[in-house]
Amino acid sequence: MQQQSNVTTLRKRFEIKNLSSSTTVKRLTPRGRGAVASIRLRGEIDLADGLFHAANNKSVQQQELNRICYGDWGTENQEDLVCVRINETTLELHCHGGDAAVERILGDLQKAGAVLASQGQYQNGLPLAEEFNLCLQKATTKRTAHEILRQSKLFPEAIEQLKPLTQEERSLRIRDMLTWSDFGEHLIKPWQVVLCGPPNVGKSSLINALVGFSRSVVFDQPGTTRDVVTVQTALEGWPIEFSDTAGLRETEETLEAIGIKKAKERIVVADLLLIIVDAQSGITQNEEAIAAAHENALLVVNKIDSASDVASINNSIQVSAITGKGIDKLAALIVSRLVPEIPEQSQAFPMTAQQVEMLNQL
Ligand SMILES: Nc1nc2c(ncn2[C@@H]2O[C@H](COP(=O)(O)OP(=O)(O)OP(=O)(O)O)[C@@H](O)[C@H]2O)c(=O)[nH]1
Ligand SMILES: [Mg+2]
Repeated sequence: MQQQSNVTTLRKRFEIKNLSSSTTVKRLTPRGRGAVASIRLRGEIDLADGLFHAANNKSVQQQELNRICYGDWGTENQEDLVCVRINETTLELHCHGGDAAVERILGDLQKAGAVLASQGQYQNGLPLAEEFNLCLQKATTKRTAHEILRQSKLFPEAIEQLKPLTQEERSLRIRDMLTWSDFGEHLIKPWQVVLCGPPNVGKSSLINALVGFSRSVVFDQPGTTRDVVTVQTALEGWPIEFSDTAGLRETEETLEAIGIKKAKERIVVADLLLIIVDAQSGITQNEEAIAAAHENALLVVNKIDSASDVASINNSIQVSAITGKGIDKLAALIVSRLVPEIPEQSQAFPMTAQQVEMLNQL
């Protein structure tokens, strides 16, 4: 055992140049959220000896094939992880999903002589199949995962079918595909719905009612929400991020003013803007101006339970965040505003900037 590890150390010292040309290390899981991250070492896998300490005290090559082996990584601040020897030249490491743990392991293996496989290989963008895999991992609902899976087949096929066409036919098809690019993009990035309006009208209460739990602080005082508070959910299987914003009003208070500035910035990028007004007070010129300036705005009259005489406002929906009246209708309206149309099952479309670029270059 001791002898084996000495041999390994010697090989590492003298063959480091050779190893660097043949041994690669690659992060398999995408950056971002994830409980577990996976790394693949290919080539001279005993390069991990000395870094990975198996609980069964065996070296990496002595581990049984396709068997999970528990151990820890490094000499200082040891990190728990598991490894699986896939074959003579492939080892997979599964560690904590955070970036720090992954970077450390990738760094240690590179210091030991491995080359980072993702460098260079992806400099000119990801191969299509890899990109679809990443998109699929970003899907947060079954519905979007299903759409992405379908596109992973349809999109490359559509690209192939474009090749024999005349320039004119090709342009038409491409234009057709590009009309769905916004829809496609939202399969991996939630639609942004921003709630704005005067203070105390019930913006935070409405978000809580829509998502079904208390994310935003609700309080009977104007100026409660000071920052942009976001919450992600899904309506009818579509991923949506709601942003709760500070009530819009003139204020001398610095913190509130910053919140209002941030609210205005968020309003601009909203895919759908919900302008909330109080049933009793109704709409002012300020809300009318905000609605007119946004291309996809919806007026929501809240607190209909407490108003004796509900202000009648054209093109608005009436709800009560407290009693829940109208909330289901509002949710359905939000979906129909964000996703007015769904592409045919056979329609190919791009989902990423790289795919849009690809079509534009054809
Ligand atoms: N009766 C009634 N009260 C409501 C309704 N919605 C909210 N409220 C109350 O109105 C008050 C303000 O609600 P919030 O949700 O904090 O209002 P906001 O618009 O987020 O307020 P700011 O963050 O200060 O801008 C709270 O006391 C809520 O309980 C409703 O539909 N009916
Ligand atoms: Mg609030």
